[in-house]
Amino acid sequence: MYMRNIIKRIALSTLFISTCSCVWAQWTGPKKKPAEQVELKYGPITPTNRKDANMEAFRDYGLGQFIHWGVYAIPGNEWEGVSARGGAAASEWIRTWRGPTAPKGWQNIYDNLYKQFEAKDFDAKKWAKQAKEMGAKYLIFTTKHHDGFALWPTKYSDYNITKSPYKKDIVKEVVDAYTAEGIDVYLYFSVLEWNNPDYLYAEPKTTEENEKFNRFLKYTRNQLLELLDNYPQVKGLWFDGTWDASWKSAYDFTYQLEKELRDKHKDLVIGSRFRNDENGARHFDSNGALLGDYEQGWERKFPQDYAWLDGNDWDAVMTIPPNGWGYMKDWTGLYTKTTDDIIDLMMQSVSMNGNLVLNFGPDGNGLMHPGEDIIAKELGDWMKINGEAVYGVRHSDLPVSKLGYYTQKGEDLYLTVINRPVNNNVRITVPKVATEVPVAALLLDGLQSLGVKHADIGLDLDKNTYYDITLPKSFQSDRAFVIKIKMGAPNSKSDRLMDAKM
Ligand code: JFZ
Repeated sequence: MYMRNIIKRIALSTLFISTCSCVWAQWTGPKKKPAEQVELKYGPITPTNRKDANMEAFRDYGLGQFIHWGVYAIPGNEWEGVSARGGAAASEWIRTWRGPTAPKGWQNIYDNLYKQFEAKDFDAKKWAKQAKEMGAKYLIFTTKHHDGFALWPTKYSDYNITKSPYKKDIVKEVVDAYTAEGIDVYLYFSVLEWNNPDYLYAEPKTTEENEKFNRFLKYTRNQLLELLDNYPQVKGLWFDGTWDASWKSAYDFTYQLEKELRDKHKDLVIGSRFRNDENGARHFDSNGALLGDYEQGWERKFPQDYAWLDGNDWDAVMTIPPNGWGYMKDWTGLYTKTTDDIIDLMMQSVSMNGNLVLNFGPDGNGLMHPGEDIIAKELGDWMKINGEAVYGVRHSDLPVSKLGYYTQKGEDLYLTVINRPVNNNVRITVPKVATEVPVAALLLDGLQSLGVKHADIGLDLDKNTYYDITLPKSFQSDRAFVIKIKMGAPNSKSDRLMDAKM
């Protein structure tokens, strides 16, 4: 519902009508498998839960960085002192600014902004270093957003970086700098292009429309192959703007293209937002099977329960302001997420086997927003102490804790404490049948050992037993903190209390 409202808002704020008849419930709530399986030609190409190195790395990332950069960074959600808030759906959508506040001839102004794209402070190495310090393990970078402006010197469109005063290949600089820091790169690519005359929103019907859209499809294929040729180090492609009826009707083309991209680039990771099946089902095909290598629908929203994921890989992409992915100069009057919020959302994701991808929107000169710099630093400081609870961990099957989030790596269980108990007693609930129970505990901050005591509190008909860890009163923290708990065989069989006879 929430999502539908977002899409509706986006659709209303533009003249273009993006229709979407997707089965929303499948990717914003618990999975619903259809009662009957239908015959499909355009289902998944890759198996779910791929075991190759790229997908294993994806499962271990924990934290990623998203960067939205393009000519929309120049206005930064305002123009000549007038805010685009309320007039455009988001800062990177500012080209669609409509209504009473929109500057005269705005689209034309926007389409000429590339002539001012100097990026004079841009330093990819500095970005990569900051990302590394923050603890990000992968980057998703916008090569081309909905405005169609390509940040690489594409042979297939003139609307690209070589025509700007900056001239040089930004995608290459970013891919090289992040790769050098050991951060994997995924390329964001919008299929939808607002100012391409060959792009269509509706399904092509006439011969002329078919010719146009086929040209557009060919162009899209060329650009994608070009990206893989130019930047062979990349691990994945992150698609966007694939919701229009035109693209949805091209399911045979997109199926062949996905195969071609995968054949060309070994173990390429592609999320579920690239293509649909022949019935228009997106993210999941008409039989409920995941289309792509991981769920790509968790955008500014979260699964409420681990079971909703049905074992699929996923990540959540997240803005610091409520919405707005491109640079937004003015953050006043908006709730911007705090480092604590982000730690909470990250641990929520990781505890359910997902990654959190935090978005940055640098300004037109290539500098991060000052608020982003602060969060990167604070998050990095936290990750240096607590990162082992985030990287390479998996969901724990223990009953959900009210105190925070569990993650697990082999015999090491991590509890990220968000809600510290007032009596300092951290109680771990363990099923009585468990073969592994807490045997030792350590605070990651300060590496202080903590005592673990078995506490059978004797509740009737209780399937669980309890292990108590005492936090020293002297330990103070104004952020979430992590207790690392060693799991092992129980010291002695727990007392089997008799259930009441009634
Ligand atoms: C898209 C873009 O329109 C936006 O500008 C940004 O790049 C973001 C990362 O992706 O926006 C979407 C796409 C999908 C949903 C919401 C916003 N969704 O599935 O809820």
